[in-house]
Amino acid sequence: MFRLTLVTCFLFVAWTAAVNVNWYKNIIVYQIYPRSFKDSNGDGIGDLKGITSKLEHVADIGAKALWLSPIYTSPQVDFGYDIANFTDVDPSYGTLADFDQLVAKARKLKLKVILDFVPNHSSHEHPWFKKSIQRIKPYDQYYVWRDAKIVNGKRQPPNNWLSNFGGSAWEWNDVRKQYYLHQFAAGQPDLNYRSVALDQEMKNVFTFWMNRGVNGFRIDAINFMFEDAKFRDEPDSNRTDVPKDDYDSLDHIYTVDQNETYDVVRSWRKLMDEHSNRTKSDPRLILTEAYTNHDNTIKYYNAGSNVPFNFMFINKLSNESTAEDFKELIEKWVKSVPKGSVPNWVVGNHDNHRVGSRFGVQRAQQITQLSMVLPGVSVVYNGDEIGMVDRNFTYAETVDPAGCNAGPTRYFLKSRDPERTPYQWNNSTSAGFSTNSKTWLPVHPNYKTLNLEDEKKVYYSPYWQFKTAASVKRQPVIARGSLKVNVYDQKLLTITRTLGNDVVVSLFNFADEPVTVDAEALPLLSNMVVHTVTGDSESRRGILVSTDSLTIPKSSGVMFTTPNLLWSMDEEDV
Ligand SMILES: *[C@@H]1O[C@H](CO)[C@@H](O)[C@H](O)[C@H]1NC(C)=O
Ligand SMILES: *[C@@H]1O[C@H](CO)[C@@H](O)[C@H](O)[C@H]1NC(C)=O
Ligand SMILES: *[C@@H]1O[C@H](CO)[C@@H](O)[C@H](O)[C@H]1NC(C)=O
Ligand SMILES: *[C@@H]1O[C@H](CO)[C@@H](O)[C@H](O)[C@H]1NC(C)=O
Ligand SMILES: *[C@@H]1O[C@H](CO)[C@@H](O)[C@H](O)[C@H]1NC(C)=O
Ligand SMILES: *[C@@H]1O[C@H](CO)[C@@H](O)[C@H](O)[C@H]1NC(C)=O
Ligand SMILES: *[C@@H]1O[C@H](CO)[C@@H](O)[C@H](O)[C@H]1NC(C)=O
Ligand SMILES: *[C@@H]1O[C@H](CO)[C@@H](O)[C@H](O)[C@H]1NC(C)=O
Ligand SMILES: CC(=O)N[C@H]1CO[C@H](CO)[C@@H](O)[C@@H]1O
Ligand SMILES: [Ca+2]
Ligand SMILES: [Ca+2]
Repeated sequence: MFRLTLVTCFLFVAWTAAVNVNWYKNIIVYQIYPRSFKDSNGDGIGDLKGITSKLEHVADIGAKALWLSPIYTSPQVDFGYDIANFTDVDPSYGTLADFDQLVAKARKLKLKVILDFVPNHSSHEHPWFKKSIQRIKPYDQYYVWRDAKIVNGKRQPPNNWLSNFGGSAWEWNDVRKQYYLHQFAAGQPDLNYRSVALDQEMKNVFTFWMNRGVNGFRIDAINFMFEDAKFRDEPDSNRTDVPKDDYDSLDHIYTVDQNETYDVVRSWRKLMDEHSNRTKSDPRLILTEAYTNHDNTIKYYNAGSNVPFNFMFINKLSNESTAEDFKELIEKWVKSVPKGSVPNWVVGNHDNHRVGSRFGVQRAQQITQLSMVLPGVSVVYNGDEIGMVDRNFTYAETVDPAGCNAGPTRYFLKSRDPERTPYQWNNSTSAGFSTNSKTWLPVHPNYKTLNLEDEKKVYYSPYWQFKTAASVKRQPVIARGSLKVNVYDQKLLTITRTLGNDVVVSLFNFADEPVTVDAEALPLLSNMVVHTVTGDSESRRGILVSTDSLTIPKSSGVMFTTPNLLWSMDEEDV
């Protein structure tokens, strides 16, 4: 009996040492848009081998996980968000073997690999959809099919629901003689999670990738998974500024945020936890994307999402926001996070204008730095770390279906091409993204001066400001320290983090004029040093706090820390 207890204890220690249940709680997640990151074979399209060749960069800037936008087999109607096989790689990106190599190299660099998971729909070219059209069981129930409504002898869609890309959300199929639902493009039929067989099928997809070493999933557009079971018409949003067939002309009470969504997330959490337990591996990360209200977002935590994306920097705050606006929203979010979970801060992504374009180049650096000094997960989009900005597109150049469908007068309100241009590695052909001078989206013309290689040579470039700010992320003071958010003189946002003798104070000037600070009025200690600056600040890294004259230029920021944190190395377990 005694012997047995000893053995059990030993096993327990070995197990807990191997598994780090908190690995994701204070990290940078770096989103890679595979089509635009790095092209390895000169066809002008980014690919897996290209990504693998550049993983050192992801580790270099301090990220601990990379999230790949979809790499699956796809006719690319919506650039990979229309999937024809959930368990294979699109030939334009490579092969499963290339993916395995990517994972192996990521392991060596201590990077976790997160895949995009697109649950709402498949491509119309998916074999399931073809069988569904033929009414072959159980595939007949895999999609959302409805009979036509006959009005004055004419065939009409079953209800008034609209697609996110404009026009009816229903498409007639002449073989099955029914309409199918597509909340996005017509080539993206919605999957039916009320089918038990489909639900299981999607669970098998998770298992397939977990078995290949994937550490988590970013779940796309999760709040679109279910629609009203009674298929009721949606009410008018009463907006006069949008055409009648525009998605925004309806109030979406029956096609998003349905309660059953949370049950499905809960079942995925369980599936992944069982897998991690069985394989004695770190817990899988679930990140959920839902553009919805605050309460609906927070509910995803309780359903088992580790990172229900917090989009406040995208849809609530702008370059017009005041320090008080930031304080209010940050405090509200932090207070709402359930015990045991951590906040998260999304800086940018492939569906929204770049942070450098939304906030201006200077304030964009304030946003990335904020995401580093606040507790929890910082989610950054590839290129933001070097200050890339949107490229303006003509209608003829536009390839994003959201832009094309909006037509020549409104495309620029909807198109996501501007934020998806190729990564700017250096000043040579196609910014070093491809040896081909013609790339799937044109390179931003500013690449001659704005590129990673050049920024590495300039100490106060966006790259260095990002990298130094990122170096505090893994510190215990950021993970577990107390958090105080204050406003000074109505213009300055101050973030103070304290743990024992470690102190981090970040000052962000959100005004359009310099602010002179009485340093003694702030929680700055006389031995603190400048850690990182953003924008025009002339403070230099390593200099001591000056108690008499501290001026923060407009749209700039300064991070002060206790000296021990200045050159601090990365902490593995915080
Ligand atoms: C997906 O691709 C794999 C590998 O080519 C194949 O074995 C599998 O049957 C495909 N899945 C479906 C549903 O067609
Ligand atoms: C639109 O107007 C109708 C009629 O006045 C009203 O009943 C409805 O609540 C309005 N919808 C929204 C989203 O405000
Ligand atoms: C969804 O759930 C909430 C509480 O969990 C409930 O108040 C609400 O009525 C439900 N909505 C629907 C449409 O069932
Ligand atoms: C996984 O293991 C943990 C720790 O032993 C346990 O608390 C949890 O209930 C397990 N989860 C599942 C889904 O098996
Ligand atoms: C915010 O950005 C917009 C667009 O770049 C610009 O027109 C505006 O002047 C900026 N406002 C402030 C306060 O910087
Ligand atoms: C972008 O281009 C479109 C079409 O050429 C034009 O209407 C729009 O004003 C441009 N926007 C900017 C910010 O240059
Ligand atoms: C291109 O980059 C290289 C390496 O950084 C640099 O030596 C060269 O001057 C740059 N050329 C131009 C035209 O900027
Ligand atoms: C630019 O970067 C690419 C890799 O991204 C590299 O192959 C190429 O040699 C670089 N060009 C120069 C001139 O450094
Ligand atoms: C918010 C959103 O629309 N996200 C994705 C949802 O799915 C569509 C269609 O696949 C994508 O285009 C979006 O990026
Ligand atoms: Ca390629
Ligand atoms: Ca759906």
